[in-house]
Amino acid sequence: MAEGIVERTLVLVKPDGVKRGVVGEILARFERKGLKIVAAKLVQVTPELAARHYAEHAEKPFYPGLVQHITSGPVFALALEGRSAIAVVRLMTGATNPQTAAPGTIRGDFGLAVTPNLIHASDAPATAERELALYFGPADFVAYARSGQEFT
Ligand code: 3AN
Repeated sequence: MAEGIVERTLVLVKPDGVKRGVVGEILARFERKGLKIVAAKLVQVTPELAARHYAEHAEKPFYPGLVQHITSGPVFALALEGRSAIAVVRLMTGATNPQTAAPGTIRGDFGLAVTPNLIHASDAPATAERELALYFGPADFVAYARSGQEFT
């Protein structure tokens, strides 16, 4: 059986998701999947943190709108752990544009607009490591055994 290595990934429920009150519904999907919450907090993203987070998009035409949105209210930052967690969470997140994101994905089920597209999820191991460090320090991570972990 291909089990995959245990990874950690960063998820942000963006301000649109927090304001719409769907943090719980989104979190429930990840919990039900078997991913373990290893750190979580509400964060008001500053323009400086937004610039570090989205540095790779600095030259894109949508960058100002992206920074405006991510700083427009709190994000719910979440570190999730599990086998192949980075790819699994990206699959559950869906395509960048919610209008074409597959039904069954978070963006496919909850949204229509591309800037307020509900959620951010790290796209690769190096990205996950860099992004987790933007939102969490070592003391924020908690170790525990999830019930039923032998099945995940
Ligand atoms: P993803 O979040 O699916 O990895 P990225 O990393 O290409 O997508 O883009 C980061 C964020 O920038 C997206 N979540 C979205 O909010 C915004 N974005 C990406 N492409 C566009 C676009 N063409 N127009 C407006 N906003 C965009």
